This record gives sequence, C-alpha cells and structure tokens, in this order.
Amino acid sequence: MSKPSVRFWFFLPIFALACGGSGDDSGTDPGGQAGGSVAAGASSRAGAGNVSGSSAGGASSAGGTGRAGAPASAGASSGGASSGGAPSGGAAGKSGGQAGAGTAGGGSAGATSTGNFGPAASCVAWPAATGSTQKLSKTQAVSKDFDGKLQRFVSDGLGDGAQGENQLPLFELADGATLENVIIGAPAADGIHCSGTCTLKNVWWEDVGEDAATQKGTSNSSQVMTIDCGGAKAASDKVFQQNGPGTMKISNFYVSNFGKLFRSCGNCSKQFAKHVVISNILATGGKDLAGVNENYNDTATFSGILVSSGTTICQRYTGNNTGAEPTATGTGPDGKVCIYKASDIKAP
Ligand code: ADA
Ligand code: CA
Ligand code: CA
Repeated sequence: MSKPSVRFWFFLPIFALACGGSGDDSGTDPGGQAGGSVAAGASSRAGAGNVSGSSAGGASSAGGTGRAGAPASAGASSGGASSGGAPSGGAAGKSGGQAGAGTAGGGSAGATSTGNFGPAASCVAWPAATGSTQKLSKTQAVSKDFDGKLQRFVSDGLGDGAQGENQLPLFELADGATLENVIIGAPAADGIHCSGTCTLKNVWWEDVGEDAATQKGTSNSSQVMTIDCGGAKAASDKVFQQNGPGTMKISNFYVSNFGKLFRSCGNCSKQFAKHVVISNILATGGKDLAGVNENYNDTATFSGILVSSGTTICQRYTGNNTGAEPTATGTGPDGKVCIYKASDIKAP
C-alpha cells in the first residue's frame, strides 16, 4: 500500500470487524498486566505489547523477542537497540485484544522460556536499507541468485499494493532460484512469485502489498519454498500464499499487523495438498497464522511460535476449485491438519 498512515486508519475498523467476527479471535486477554512483562525486555515498549524477551538462556529467542516487531523507523539493526515498538497499526488495530496482548504472556512467558521460541538472534530484525530506492517498472526475473544488497525495491507500475488480484510481482523466481538481502517497500504490488523450489533469505516487507510472496509452483509435490530470516508488516490480508503443491517453510520471521501469515489457496482452479512448516517466528497483531484446506489434506506444523494473544494459530477450511469463498471449519490442533502442541506456542 502506498500510504501507510491513511491505510492504517482506513483498515482499523475493518480489522476490528474481522476480528470480532471470528470466534477464535475473541480476546481472552486478561489485560492490564502490562507491567509484568515490561520488566524483562530492555527493548520493549508500547504497542503490541511489552515483549518480555526474558529468555535468558536462549540464544535463539533472546534477541528475537527483544527486537519484536521493530518499527521501520528502527533502522537500527544492532542488537537490542531497535526498540521493539510494535508496529503501530497492528497493535492499535486489534485494540481490545491486543491491548492485553503483551500481557497474556507477561509473567509466564518469561518464566518458562527455554530459548527456542521466536526468530534466532542471528536473524537481526529490520535491517536499514542501503543506497537509493530501486523502482521496478518491470518484474525482475531471478533465474539463479539475486542479492539485493539490502536495497529497497518498490513497484513502479506493477501494481498499487492494494487488494486487487492480478498485480504483477516485483521478483519472479525460477525453480531453484534464491533471492537474498532485499527490502520491499511500498507499493509492493504482488511481492514475489516463485515457480518451484526457491529460497528467500533475509527478505523484508515494510508494507505488504496484495500479498508478500506466492508459491505458484509446478505440479511437483516435492518442491519446497523456503523463507528464512525476514519480516513483514502491514498485510491487509495474506503474507504468504501457496497455490501449487509441495511445502512452504517459514522460519526466523517477524510478522506484525497482518491477516494471515500463510494461506493455502482456498479456491484456486487446480487444488493440491499443500504443507507449511512454521518455526521460530514472532507474530504480533495478526488474525491467523495459517489457513489450510482440510479437504485437500493440507498440513500446517508449528514450533517455537511467539504470538500475541487474539491470533488464531491454525484455521481449517473446506477449500474448493470453483473460486467461491471457502468455508471455515475449525481451529486448533487436531493432529492431522493443524499440527502443534500447546508447548509450541507462547506469548511474546
Ligand atoms: C486469492 C484468490 C486466488 C489467488 C490468490 C493469490 O486467494 O482467491 O484465486 O489469486 O489470492 O495468488 O493471490
Ligand atoms: Ca490474493
Ligand atoms: Ca497475490
């Protein structure tokens, strides 16, 4: 989206509505315990909540939690310096639910942390962009490797980054390609498309467009799209979309203010069993982590999840190939489609 500020105010009521409409999003937040978690996190402040980050022992989550949802402005990517202010939109948008968010975890999160939650400390959140913004008026094809050197890339005519379908991607990765060290700014159009096995490493979306990245894939059910180290903010709806068969792996990822972190296409004309493995992420101000179609034997597996309260971990649907809006069927671990244990999930 092109105007974050306008967009934020615009989506506020919609977001609130969406959350209100879903039973799973009901805020069970106790609220009001914010103080409890503040203590631990040197870097935590405001918004989504008082990331406690007191995972003393854990290299992997110590940094991760501390840097939670650092705002774009926090260009400082050095250690805990990037004041983990929750992205304004997300936190505020969820108002009720989110207000108490930090809290849910508050005391207990810190107390039970073992260090395997949230992004690895080596994945430093929200790197500052280098050089000048690169305006892409044509999709950049990536046949093998593309290193963006942490420059910021935006759409220049590929799409406005709003919710209209059929926008063009900024990058299109061939089967076997890797994209790394890229910051995608607004407008982000249709983000990144991948046509098979591909890897996105150290890729950051400052303001997600129609969606952030899509596995279009082939009919090869063994293809894997890997997203490792990165982050995405302000996704009106989806962040990662999988349309082809195979597996998407999302790890060491910071996501804030979003609809769904992952969605297995619910109504594509060709449907497949799709699989997602989500590990070591920090998610604040979201509606759902994963949306999967149980009638097509999708699976979603979670571990090391730090997520603020009010977010549904796994939403099941009956998908279709007619283009109709899929029906939601259930949520929560079922050992078959939605695979996780309570101990895989923790409040930040
Ligand atoms: C929606 C839409 C799909 C597809 C997808 C995408 O899920 O219903 O048909 O366009 O978005 O790839 O963005
Ligand atoms: Ca879409
Ligand atoms: Ca799309």
